[in-house]
Amino acid sequence: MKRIIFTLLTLSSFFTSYSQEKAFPFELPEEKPDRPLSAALNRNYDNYLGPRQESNELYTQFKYTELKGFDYNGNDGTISRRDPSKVIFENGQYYIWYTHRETPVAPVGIPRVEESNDTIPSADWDLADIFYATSKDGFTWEEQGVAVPRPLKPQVGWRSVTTTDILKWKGKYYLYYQAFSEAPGKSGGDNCPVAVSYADSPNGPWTPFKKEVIPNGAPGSWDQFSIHDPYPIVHNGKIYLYYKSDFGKVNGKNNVRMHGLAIADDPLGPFTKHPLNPIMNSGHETTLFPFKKGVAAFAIRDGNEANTIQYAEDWVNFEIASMVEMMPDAGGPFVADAFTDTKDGRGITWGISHFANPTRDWKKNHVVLIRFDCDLSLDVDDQQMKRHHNTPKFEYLLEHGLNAKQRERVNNETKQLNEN
Ligand code: AAL
Repeated sequence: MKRIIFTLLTLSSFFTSYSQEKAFPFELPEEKPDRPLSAALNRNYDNYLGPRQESNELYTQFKYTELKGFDYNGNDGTISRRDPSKVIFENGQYYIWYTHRETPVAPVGIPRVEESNDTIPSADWDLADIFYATSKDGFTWEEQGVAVPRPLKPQVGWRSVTTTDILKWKGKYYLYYQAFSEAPGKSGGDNCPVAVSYADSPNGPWTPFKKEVIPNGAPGSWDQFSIHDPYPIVHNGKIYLYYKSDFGKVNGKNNVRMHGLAIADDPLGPFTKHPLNPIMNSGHETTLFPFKKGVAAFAIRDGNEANTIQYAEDWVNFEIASMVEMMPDAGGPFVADAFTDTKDGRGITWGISHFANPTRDWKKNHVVLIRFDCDLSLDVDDQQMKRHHNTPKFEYLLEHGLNAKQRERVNNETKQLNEN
Protein backbone atom coordinates (compact mmCIF):
# COMPACT_ATOMS: atom_id res chain seq x y z
CA MET A 1 0.00 0.00 0.00
CA LYS A 2 2.80 2.40 1.03
CA ARG A 3 4.51 1.60 -2.33
CA ILE A 4 1.39 2.47 -4.38
CA ILE A 5 0.89 5.79 -2.58
CA PHE A 6 4.58 6.62 -3.05
CA THR A 7 4.40 5.79 -6.81
CA LEU A 8 1.26 7.83 -7.25
CA LEU A 9 2.83 10.79 -5.43
CA THR A 10 5.98 10.57 -7.55
CA LEU A 11 3.98 10.34 -10.77
CA SER A 12 1.68 13.22 -9.80
CA SER A 13 4.62 15.46 -8.86
CA PHE A 14 6.23 14.50 -12.19
CA PHE A 15 3.11 15.30 -14.19
CA THR A 16 2.54 18.50 -12.16
CA SER A 17 6.04 19.79 -12.88
CA TYR A 18 5.94 18.45 -16.46
CA SER A 19 2.56 19.86 -17.38
CA GLN A 20 3.86 23.20 -16.10
CA GLU A 21 6.66 22.76 -18.65
CA LYS A 22 5.80 24.28 -22.06
CA ALA A 23 5.01 21.63 -24.69
CA PHE A 24 7.83 20.52 -26.97
CA PRO A 25 8.45 23.45 -29.34
CA PHE A 26 7.10 23.56 -32.91
CA GLU A 27 10.53 24.62 -34.22
CA LEU A 28 12.82 21.60 -33.78
CA PRO A 29 15.81 22.70 -31.66
CA GLU A 30 19.10 21.95 -33.44
CA GLU A 31 20.74 21.33 -30.06
CA LYS A 32 19.41 18.94 -27.40
CA PRO A 33 16.96 20.92 -25.26
CA ASP A 34 17.45 20.85 -21.49
CA ARG A 35 14.10 19.32 -20.57
CA PRO A 36 12.65 15.82 -19.83
CA LEU A 37 12.71 13.90 -23.11
CA SER A 38 11.34 10.56 -24.24
CA ALA A 39 13.69 7.73 -25.19
CA ALA A 40 13.09 8.54 -28.86
CA LEU A 41 13.95 12.22 -28.46
CA ASN A 42 17.02 11.46 -26.36
CA ARG A 43 18.10 9.08 -29.14
CA ASN A 44 17.40 11.70 -31.84
CA TYR A 45 19.92 14.03 -30.22
CA ASP A 46 22.41 11.52 -28.76
CA ASN A 47 22.73 8.96 -31.55
CA TYR A 48 22.66 11.00 -34.75
CA LEU A 49 24.94 13.71 -36.15
CA GLY A 50 21.94 16.01 -36.64
CA PRO A 51 18.34 15.99 -35.36
CA ARG A 52 17.08 16.03 -38.98
CA GLN A 53 18.01 13.86 -41.96
CA GLU A 54 18.98 17.12 -43.69
CA SER A 55 21.59 17.91 -41.04
CA ASN A 56 22.73 14.31 -40.45
CA GLU A 57 26.02 14.05 -42.38
CA LEU A 58 25.77 10.25 -42.32
CA TYR A 59 22.29 10.18 -43.86
CA THR A 60 21.93 10.10 -47.64
CA GLN A 61 19.93 8.86 -50.56
CA PHE A 62 21.70 6.92 -53.29
CA LYS A 63 21.58 7.68 -57.03
CA TYR A 64 22.54 5.12 -59.66
CA THR A 65 24.09 5.45 -63.15
CA GLU A 66 24.62 2.66 -65.72
CA LEU A 67 28.29 2.39 -66.72
CA LYS A 68 29.68 2.60 -70.23
CA GLY A 69 32.52 0.41 -71.48
CA PHE A 70 31.56 -3.07 -70.22
CA ASP A 71 30.08 -5.73 -72.51
CA TYR A 72 28.01 -8.57 -71.01
CA ASN A 73 27.45 -10.72 -74.10
CA GLY A 74 23.87 -9.57 -74.39
CA ASN A 75 23.32 -10.42 -70.67
CA ASP A 76 23.21 -14.17 -71.48
CA GLY A 77 24.98 -15.09 -68.21
CA THR A 78 28.34 -16.03 -69.73
CA ILE A 79 30.08 -12.83 -68.56
CA SER A 80 29.81 -11.40 -65.04
CA ARG A 81 31.55 -8.50 -63.29
CA ARG A 82 30.91 -8.10 -59.55
CA ASP A 83 32.14 -7.19 -56.03
CA PRO A 84 34.24 -4.18 -57.06
CA SER A 85 37.11 -2.86 -54.97
CA LYS A 86 37.38 0.65 -53.62
CA VAL A 87 38.08 3.15 -56.42
CA ILE A 88 41.54 4.77 -56.36
CA PHE A 89 42.89 7.72 -58.39
CA GLU A 90 46.42 7.29 -59.76
CA ASN A 91 48.27 8.55 -62.82
CA GLY A 92 45.38 10.92 -63.66
CA GLN A 93 42.74 8.21 -63.80
CA TYR A 94 40.43 6.10 -61.65
CA TYR A 95 41.13 2.37 -61.13
CA ILE A 96 38.84 -0.45 -59.97
CA TRP A 97 39.41 -4.18 -59.55
CA TYR A 98 36.58 -6.72 -59.59
CA THR A 99 35.58 -10.36 -59.95
CA HIS A 100 35.41 -11.30 -63.66
CA ARG A 101 33.83 -14.55 -64.83
CA GLU A 102 33.67 -15.54 -68.49
CA THR A 103 32.38 -19.09 -68.89
CA PRO A 104 30.70 -20.96 -71.78
CA VAL A 105 27.51 -21.25 -69.73
CA ALA A 106 25.76 -19.41 -66.91
CA PRO A 107 26.23 -20.68 -63.33
CA VAL A 108 24.07 -23.64 -62.27
CA GLY A 109 23.71 -22.24 -58.75
CA ILE A 110 25.12 -23.45 -55.41
CA PRO A 111 22.26 -25.94 -54.77
CA ARG A 112 23.35 -27.74 -58.00
CA VAL A 113 27.10 -27.57 -57.23
CA GLU A 114 27.45 -31.24 -58.13
CA GLU A 115 26.81 -30.32 -61.79
CA SER A 116 29.69 -27.83 -61.81
CA ASN A 117 33.04 -28.79 -63.35
CA ASP A 118 36.08 -27.10 -64.91
CA THR A 119 33.93 -25.03 -67.28
CA ILE A 120 30.51 -25.04 -65.62
CA PRO A 121 30.45 -22.65 -62.64
CA SER A 122 28.49 -23.39 -59.47
CA ALA A 123 28.00 -19.83 -58.18
CA ASP A 124 28.25 -16.62 -60.19
CA TRP A 125 31.69 -16.00 -58.62
CA ASP A 126 33.02 -19.49 -59.42
CA LEU A 127 35.77 -19.98 -62.08
CA ALA A 128 36.64 -16.26 -61.84
CA ASP A 129 39.75 -14.09 -62.03
CA ILE A 130 40.38 -10.55 -60.84
CA PHE A 131 40.29 -7.98 -63.63
CA TYR A 132 40.79 -4.22 -63.56
CA ALA A 133 39.49 -1.20 -65.46
CA THR A 134 40.37 2.49 -65.67
CA SER A 135 38.33 5.64 -66.24
CA LYS A 136 38.89 9.35 -66.74
CA ASP A 137 35.45 10.36 -65.36
CA GLY A 138 34.10 7.44 -63.31
CA PHE A 139 31.25 6.84 -65.78
CA THR A 140 32.96 5.42 -68.88
CA TRP A 141 35.40 2.62 -68.10
CA GLU A 142 38.02 0.78 -70.14
CA GLU A 143 38.59 -2.85 -69.15
CA GLN A 144 42.37 -3.44 -68.99
CA GLY A 145 42.22 -7.19 -68.47
CA VAL A 146 43.43 -9.63 -65.82
CA ALA A 147 45.25 -8.39 -62.73
CA VAL A 148 45.26 -11.56 -60.58
CA PRO A 149 44.61 -14.79 -62.51
CA ARG A 150 43.63 -18.05 -60.80
CA PRO A 151 46.90 -19.72 -59.70
CA LEU A 152 47.77 -23.23 -60.73
CA LYS A 153 46.44 -26.15 -58.70
CA PRO A 154 47.09 -26.85 -55.81
CA GLN A 155 47.89 -23.18 -55.03
CA VAL A 156 45.24 -21.63 -52.75
CA GLY A 157 42.68 -19.95 -55.02
CA TRP A 158 43.15 -22.32 -58.00
CA ARG A 159 39.35 -22.68 -58.38
CA SER A 160 38.42 -19.01 -58.19
CA VAL A 161 39.84 -15.68 -57.01
CA THR A 162 37.15 -13.12 -56.18
CA THR A 163 35.81 -10.18 -54.18
CA THR A 164 38.95 -8.14 -54.03
CA ASP A 165 39.93 -4.85 -52.44
CA ILE A 166 42.92 -2.54 -52.76
CA LEU A 167 45.42 -1.17 -50.24
CA LYS A 168 48.14 1.40 -50.94
CA TRP A 169 50.92 1.21 -48.34
CA LYS A 170 54.31 2.89 -48.41
CA GLY A 171 54.11 3.37 -52.20
CA LYS A 172 53.25 -0.26 -52.99
CA TYR A 173 49.87 -1.77 -53.88
CA TYR A 174 48.17 -4.83 -52.37
CA LEU A 175 45.09 -6.70 -53.59
CA TYR A 176 43.33 -8.87 -50.98
CA TYR A 177 40.86 -11.42 -52.34
CA GLN A 178 38.83 -14.52 -51.58
CA ALA A 179 40.80 -17.62 -52.63
CA PHE A 180 38.61 -20.64 -53.44
CA SER A 181 40.19 -24.09 -53.68
CA GLU A 182 36.84 -25.76 -54.37
CA ALA A 183 33.66 -24.77 -56.20
CA PRO A 184 31.59 -22.48 -53.91
CA GLY A 185 29.05 -24.73 -52.21
CA LYS A 186 31.11 -27.92 -52.60
CA SER A 187 31.57 -28.49 -48.85
CA GLY A 188 28.18 -27.06 -47.95
CA GLY A 189 29.11 -23.40 -47.87
CA ASP A 190 30.76 -20.47 -49.63
CA ASN A 191 34.02 -21.46 -48.00
CA CYS A 192 37.36 -19.74 -48.52
CA PRO A 193 40.21 -17.88 -46.76
CA VAL A 194 41.74 -14.58 -47.97
CA ALA A 195 44.96 -14.31 -49.98
CA VAL A 196 46.95 -11.31 -51.22
CA SER A 197 49.05 -10.19 -54.19
CA TYR A 198 51.30 -7.11 -54.41
CA ALA A 199 52.74 -4.78 -57.06
CA ASP A 200 54.77 -1.59 -57.48
CA SER A 201 52.15 -0.11 -59.82
CA PRO A 202 48.33 -0.27 -60.04
CA ASN A 203 48.90 -1.65 -63.54
CA GLY A 204 50.77 -4.61 -62.05
CA PRO A 205 52.37 -7.04 -62.56
CA TRP A 206 50.91 -8.61 -59.40
CA THR A 207 52.92 -11.13 -57.39
CA PRO A 208 50.87 -13.65 -55.37
CA PHE A 209 51.93 -14.11 -51.72
CA LYS A 210 51.19 -17.81 -52.18
CA LYS A 211 49.68 -18.39 -48.74
CA GLU A 212 46.55 -17.35 -46.86
CA VAL A 213 46.88 -13.95 -45.21
CA ILE A 214 43.53 -14.04 -43.34
CA PRO A 215 42.99 -17.70 -42.45
CA ASN A 216 39.66 -19.26 -41.52
CA GLY A 217 38.87 -19.31 -37.83
CA ALA A 218 39.33 -22.29 -35.50
CA PRO A 219 36.78 -25.15 -35.76
CA GLY A 220 33.53 -24.08 -34.09
CA SER A 221 34.27 -20.37 -34.48
CA TRP A 222 31.96 -17.89 -36.32
CA ASP A 223 34.44 -17.45 -39.20
CA GLN A 224 35.65 -21.05 -39.44
CA PHE A 225 34.40 -21.50 -43.01
CA SER A 226 34.22 -18.14 -44.82
CA ILE A 227 36.38 -15.02 -44.79
CA HIS A 228 34.65 -12.75 -47.31
CA ASP A 229 34.84 -9.20 -48.65
CA PRO A 230 38.30 -8.23 -47.29
CA TYR A 231 38.37 -4.41 -46.94
CA PRO A 232 41.62 -2.73 -45.80
CA ILE A 233 41.91 0.86 -44.51
CA VAL A 234 44.94 2.52 -42.85
CA HIS A 235 44.45 3.66 -39.23
CA ASN A 236 46.87 4.40 -36.39
CA GLY A 237 49.82 3.37 -38.56
CA LYS A 238 48.33 -0.09 -39.07
CA ILE A 239 46.18 -1.96 -41.60
CA TYR A 240 42.62 -2.34 -40.36
CA LEU A 241 41.07 -5.04 -42.55
CA TYR A 242 37.31 -5.54 -42.16
CA TYR A 243 35.67 -8.69 -43.49
CA LYS A 244 32.39 -10.55 -43.56
CA SER A 245 31.60 -14.14 -42.59
CA ASP A 246 28.55 -16.36 -43.17
CA PHE A 247 27.66 -18.51 -40.16
CA GLY A 248 24.88 -19.98 -38.03
CA LYS A 249 23.53 -22.24 -40.81
CA VAL A 250 22.70 -25.20 -38.54
CA ASN A 251 19.51 -27.17 -37.84
CA GLY A 252 17.77 -25.71 -40.86
CA LYS A 253 18.48 -22.14 -39.84
CA ASN A 254 19.61 -19.63 -42.47
CA ASN A 255 23.04 -18.03 -42.68
CA VAL A 256 23.63 -14.87 -40.71
CA ARG A 257 26.18 -12.37 -41.94
CA MET A 258 28.30 -10.31 -39.60
CA HIS A 259 31.55 -8.38 -39.92
CA GLY A 260 34.90 -8.83 -38.27
CA LEU A 261 38.19 -6.90 -38.01
CA ALA A 262 41.79 -8.09 -38.40
CA ILE A 263 44.73 -5.74 -37.75
CA ALA A 264 48.37 -5.91 -38.93
CA ASP A 265 51.53 -3.79 -38.95
CA ASP A 266 52.49 -5.16 -42.35
CA PRO A 267 50.26 -5.76 -45.42
CA LEU A 268 51.53 -9.36 -45.67
CA GLY A 269 50.63 -9.96 -42.03
CA PRO A 270 50.46 -11.49 -39.58
CA PHE A 271 46.92 -10.21 -39.03
CA THR A 272 45.43 -10.41 -35.55
CA LYS A 273 41.67 -10.85 -35.40
CA HIS A 274 40.00 -8.48 -32.93
CA PRO A 275 38.93 -10.26 -29.71
CA LEU A 276 35.48 -8.59 -29.89
CA ASN A 277 34.68 -10.08 -33.35
CA PRO A 278 32.03 -9.95 -34.76
CA ILE A 279 32.10 -6.15 -34.49
CA MET A 280 29.04 -5.50 -36.73
CA ASN A 281 25.83 -7.53 -36.24
CA SER A 282 24.39 -6.82 -39.70
CA GLY A 283 25.37 -6.28 -43.32
CA HIS A 284 26.58 -8.24 -46.33
CA GLU A 285 29.40 -6.97 -48.52
CA THR A 286 31.76 -4.59 -46.70
CA THR A 287 31.82 -0.83 -47.45
CA LEU A 288 33.65 1.53 -45.04
CA PHE A 289 35.34 4.94 -45.00
CA PRO A 290 37.18 7.09 -42.46
CA PHE A 291 34.84 9.73 -41.01
CA LYS A 292 36.00 12.42 -38.61
CA LYS A 293 38.10 10.56 -35.97
CA GLY A 294 36.27 7.29 -36.60
CA VAL A 295 35.08 4.98 -39.38
CA ALA A 296 31.64 4.70 -40.98
CA ALA A 297 30.25 1.46 -42.42
CA PHE A 298 27.33 0.27 -44.56
CA ALA A 299 25.08 -2.46 -43.13
CA ILE A 300 23.17 -3.70 -46.17
CA ARG A 301 20.58 -6.40 -46.61
CA ASP A 302 21.12 -8.87 -43.73
CA GLY A 303 20.61 -8.59 -39.96
CA ASN A 304 18.47 -6.67 -37.49
CA GLU A 305 20.28 -3.48 -38.41
CA ALA A 306 20.17 -3.93 -42.19
CA ASN A 307 19.74 -0.71 -44.23
CA THR A 308 21.70 1.39 -41.80
CA ILE A 309 24.90 3.40 -41.94
CA GLN A 310 26.93 2.88 -38.79
CA TYR A 311 29.77 4.76 -37.08
CA ALA A 312 32.56 3.72 -34.69
CA GLU A 313 34.71 6.49 -33.24
CA ASP A 314 37.14 3.80 -31.96
CA TRP A 315 37.00 1.84 -35.26
CA VAL A 316 35.59 -1.18 -33.33
CA ASN A 317 32.30 -0.39 -31.56
CA PHE A 318 29.68 0.56 -34.15
CA GLU A 319 26.41 2.40 -33.48
CA ILE A 320 23.62 3.19 -35.93
CA ALA A 321 24.14 6.65 -37.46
CA SER A 322 21.24 6.63 -39.95
CA MET A 323 18.59 4.48 -41.62
CA VAL A 324 18.70 4.64 -45.42
CA GLU A 325 17.12 3.00 -48.45
CA MET A 326 18.28 1.55 -51.79
CA MET A 327 21.80 0.98 -50.49
CA PRO A 328 24.42 -0.12 -53.03
CA ASP A 329 25.24 -3.84 -53.10
CA ALA A 330 28.96 -4.53 -52.73
CA GLY A 331 29.75 -0.81 -52.70
CA GLY A 332 33.36 0.11 -53.60
CA PRO A 333 33.55 3.84 -52.87
CA PHE A 334 36.15 6.39 -53.95
CA VAL A 335 37.75 7.09 -50.55
CA ALA A 336 40.35 9.82 -50.99
CA ASP A 337 41.73 9.34 -47.45
CA ALA A 338 41.53 5.53 -47.18
CA PHE A 339 45.32 5.15 -46.98
CA THR A 340 46.43 8.50 -45.49
CA ASP A 341 45.97 7.46 -41.83
CA THR A 342 43.72 10.50 -41.44
CA LYS A 343 42.45 11.67 -38.06
CA ASP A 344 39.75 13.68 -39.83
CA GLY A 345 37.98 11.45 -42.40
CA ARG A 346 36.11 13.62 -44.98
CA GLY A 347 33.61 10.98 -46.17
CA ILE A 348 32.47 9.89 -49.63
CA THR A 349 30.27 11.01 -52.55
CA TRP A 350 30.44 8.10 -55.04
CA GLY A 351 31.67 4.65 -55.92
CA ILE A 352 31.08 1.52 -58.00
CA SER A 353 28.74 -1.23 -56.81
CA HIS A 354 26.98 -4.15 -58.49
CA PHE A 355 23.47 -5.30 -59.39
CA ALA A 356 22.70 -9.01 -59.43
CA ASN A 357 20.72 -10.80 -62.15
CA PRO A 358 19.57 -7.74 -64.15
CA THR A 359 17.45 -9.92 -66.52
CA ARG A 360 15.67 -11.55 -63.49
CA ASP A 361 16.19 -14.86 -65.37
CA TRP A 362 18.31 -17.19 -63.21
CA LYS A 363 19.22 -19.22 -66.31
CA LYS A 364 21.14 -16.10 -67.40
CA ASN A 365 22.47 -15.35 -63.92
CA HIS A 366 25.26 -12.76 -63.86
CA VAL A 367 26.08 -9.46 -62.21
CA VAL A 368 26.81 -6.02 -63.66
CA LEU A 369 28.80 -3.09 -62.28
CA ILE A 370 26.97 0.19 -61.67
CA ARG A 371 27.90 3.63 -60.31
CA PHE A 372 26.38 5.04 -57.11
CA ASP A 373 26.42 8.65 -55.93
CA CYS A 374 25.54 9.94 -52.47
CA ASP A 375 26.32 12.75 -50.01
CA LEU A 376 28.18 11.28 -47.03
CA SER A 377 30.83 13.97 -47.22
CA LEU A 378 31.74 16.75 -44.80
CA ASP A 379 32.85 18.84 -47.82
CA VAL A 380 29.59 18.59 -49.80
CA ASP A 381 26.06 19.72 -48.89
CA ASP A 382 23.73 18.26 -51.53
CA GLN A 383 20.27 18.60 -50.00
CA GLN A 384 18.78 16.72 -52.98
CA MET A 385 20.63 13.68 -51.54
CA LYS A 386 19.04 14.32 -48.14
CA ARG A 387 15.46 13.85 -49.32
CA HIS A 388 13.51 11.52 -47.02
CA HIS A 389 12.02 8.95 -49.33
CA ASN A 390 12.21 7.32 -52.77
CA THR A 391 8.81 6.45 -54.29
CA PRO A 392 9.05 3.07 -56.02
CA LYS A 393 6.95 2.40 -59.11
CA PHE A 394 3.48 0.91 -58.30
CA GLU A 395 4.41 -2.15 -60.42
CA TYR A 396 7.53 -2.67 -58.27
CA LEU A 397 5.32 -3.03 -55.18
CA LEU A 398 2.89 -5.34 -56.99
CA GLU A 399 5.79 -7.53 -58.08
CA HIS A 400 6.26 -8.27 -54.37
CA GLY A 401 2.85 -9.93 -53.94
CA LEU A 402 1.57 -12.80 -51.74
CA ASN A 403 2.26 -16.36 -52.85
CA ALA A 404 -0.56 -18.88 -53.02
CA LYS A 405 0.08 -20.27 -49.51
CA GLN A 406 0.10 -16.80 -47.97
CA ARG A 407 -3.13 -15.87 -49.81
CA GLU A 408 -4.77 -19.03 -48.48
CA ARG A 409 -3.74 -18.14 -44.90
CA VAL A 410 -5.19 -14.67 -45.32
CA ASN A 411 -8.46 -16.06 -46.68
CA ASN A 412 -8.70 -18.53 -43.80
CA GLU A 413 -8.27 -15.69 -41.31
CA THR A 414 -11.23 -13.87 -42.87
CA LYS A 415 -13.27 -17.11 -42.94
CA GLN A 416 -12.38 -17.54 -39.23
CA LEU A 417 -13.71 -14.05 -38.47
CA ASN A 418 -16.99 -14.90 -40.18
CA GLU A 419 -17.33 -18.14 -38.23
CA ASN A 420 -16.69 -16.50 -34.84
C1 AAL B 1 29.29 -11.62 -52.36
C2 AAL B 1 30.38 -11.51 -51.30
C3 AAL B 1 31.33 -12.66 -51.46
C4 AAL B 1 30.59 -13.95 -51.37
C5 AAL B 1 29.89 -13.90 -52.69
C6 AAL B 1 30.97 -13.44 -53.60
O1 AAL B 1 28.20 -10.95 -52.11
O2 AAL B 1 29.85 -11.51 -50.02
O3 AAL B 1 31.81 -12.65 -52.78
O4 AAL B 1 31.49 -15.00 -51.40
O5 AAL B 1 28.87 -12.95 -52.55
